[in-house]
This record gives sequence, C-alpha cells and structure tokens, in this order.
Amino acid sequence: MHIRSKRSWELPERAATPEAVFLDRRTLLGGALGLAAAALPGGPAFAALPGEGTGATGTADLYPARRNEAYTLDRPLTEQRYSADYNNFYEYGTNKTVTPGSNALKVQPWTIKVDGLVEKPFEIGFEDLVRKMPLEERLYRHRCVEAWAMAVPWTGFPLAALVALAKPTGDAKYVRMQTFLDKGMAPGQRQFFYPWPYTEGLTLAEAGNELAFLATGVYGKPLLNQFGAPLRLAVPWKYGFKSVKSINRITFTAERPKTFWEGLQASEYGFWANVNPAVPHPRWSQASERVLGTDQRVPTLLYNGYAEQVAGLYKGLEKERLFA
Ligand SMILES: Nc1nc2c(c(=O)[nH]1)N[C@H]1C(S)=C(S)[C@@H](COP(=O)(O)O)O[C@H]1N2
Ligand SMILES: [Mo]
Repeated sequence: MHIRSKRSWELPERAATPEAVFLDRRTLLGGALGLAAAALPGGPAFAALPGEGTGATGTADLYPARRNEAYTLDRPLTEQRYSADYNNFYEYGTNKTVTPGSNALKVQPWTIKVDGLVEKPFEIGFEDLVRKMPLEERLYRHRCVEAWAMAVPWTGFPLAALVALAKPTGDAKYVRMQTFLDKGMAPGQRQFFYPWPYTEGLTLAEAGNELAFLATGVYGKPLLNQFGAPLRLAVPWKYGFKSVKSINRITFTAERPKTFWEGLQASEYGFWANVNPAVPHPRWSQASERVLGTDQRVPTLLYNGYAEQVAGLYKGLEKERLFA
C-alpha cells in the first residue's frame, strides 16, 4: 500500500458522491471482482451483497433477534447495499471500499480479553460471550465525523451487560476497547504512522448509558466483516470513529485512554466526540450530513438526535472539549 501525499483524514470525504465511489471501485478492481462490483449499484437489495456470509461465527442460530421497539428512527433504514459498501475500516485501507480486503479478517476462533481494574481478569470466547448476553435488535442512526450518515438495524447487547460481567473495581473510571493487532490479517496495520491497534474509550458513566451497545449482528444476521465482525461498539450519539470495530480486548482503567484518532491528530479528534452541528470540525462544517443511499443532505442534530438519553452524562463537564 502506498502513502498518499494527502492523508485521508485531511478530507471530509475523499469521494463526494456514491457515483464517484462506484467508479472508483470499477477502476480499482479488475477481472471477476470488477464484474461483481459493477453489478452492485443497481442490483436487487438483498442479493449477492458485498461480504455476504463472511461474518458467520457459529452463532447464526441467534438471528434474527427480537427488535427492541424503544429505539425508533426519523428516517428510513439505509439499505444494506449502501451501508455495506461504504465503510471506514483502516485496517483494510483508507478508502471506503474495504469489503474485498476485509475477507481476510478471520473471526473464528475469536477471544476477548477483559482485564485492568476488574475483580478477576478473564478471557472469553466470542460464542460463549454472545450466548450469555441478552441479544436484541435496535435501529440506530450513525453519523461519521466526515459528514455522511446512515441508519442501521444492529443486533447486540448493552455494553452495561458486559461491564456487569467484568465487575470493575471501585478505582475504574474508564473502559478502553481495542481492535485486534495482526499485520498478516490486516494489511493496513503495516502503515507504521498509525497508532495501532485501533483504540477507543468511554467513561464508565457513558458505558452504562442504555444507548451504549455492543453489536454482534446487522440486518438480522451476524456482522459482515466490513462492519467490524465479530464484535463492534455502537455509540450513536458520538461521531462514528468512537464505534471501534473487531474488538478483542476490553480494559478498565483509572486514566483516560488515549484513542487512535487522538494519537493521530489530537487537535481535531478528541476523547468525547459528541455530535454537535454547531461545533465545526476545524476544516469543515458539521451542520448537515449526507445520508448514504440518497442524494439528500439533512440537518445534523445535537447528540445526533439522542440528547434526551445522553445530555445528562455531561453535566458538570462543560469545560471539556465535549464536541470534538
Ligand atoms: N477498528 C476500526 N474501527 C473503526 C474504524 C476503523 O478504521 N478501524 N473506523 C471508524 C469510523 S471513522 C466509522 S465512521 C465507523 C464506520 O462504521 P461502518 O463502516 O460500519 O459504517 O467505524 C469506526 N470504527
Ligand atoms: Mo467516521
């Protein structure tokens, strides 16, 4: 993989329109793959989708899970053919076309390490963990800091249930979540200037909020690789980069974890990263967003529309950089 003169995080969206992305795919992918990609944009919604089937983890019998109707949307769900073909997953490249590369992600077996300030550190197999957890489906919005957005049906369980299983000690204040580190499985991790492994974190209060969700599935099936199989975070009131993919380590700490994006560009991507249309990114406005699969731009909402559930978390923290 070559190093571009302009790094990808210097642009809100490298390809401004879906059309440009599809053109890009056709140029990038030759032969049989190119043919498959070319068939995508106009194809039927649920046939021959990118990455289909690669997320199978031995838990397929758990899907579809019961939908929790408490989580409603103000917009239609984004069709899978759009959301599954426009992803950020730097382990598999810095453009939005990560699906072919993410086939290299091996999700079985998958072990999650739970450590740090807990009663007793442990490791647990992904399948064992999922079978202990109360799976449900939730419709969530997702707002990337680059100003594209989607609405997807995640299946998973509250992060609070994992915290309860981990039993953090009284000293723990934060939960740090990390992606695997394996250059062989993720060519993007050979790019030395990134602070791998991808790391994110929340305060324990945020982690205990009802909206904080660990997703194991999407569209009624186990997670496709490009969505961060087998286990990814979904914190819909924050910019998308907080929702770390392919988690294999969860650590409870007293210190605020240093995140991947802080390590890369702290002036632009902070720890809190709550969505706020009134606070622009240093290089672009956050006032509106482009909805994947449409050519619409819609106004962005404070906390991405979830203020009622989360605004209380930030009382007394007004001096923090809550919105960047
Ligand atoms: N490990 C890992 N997690 C990640 C990323 C990444 O590059 N690597 N990108 C983040 C960003 S910027 C966004 S917007 C979302 C994208 O999720 P999606 O591809 O499922 O839409 O994943 C987040 N989690
Ligand atoms: Mo993002």
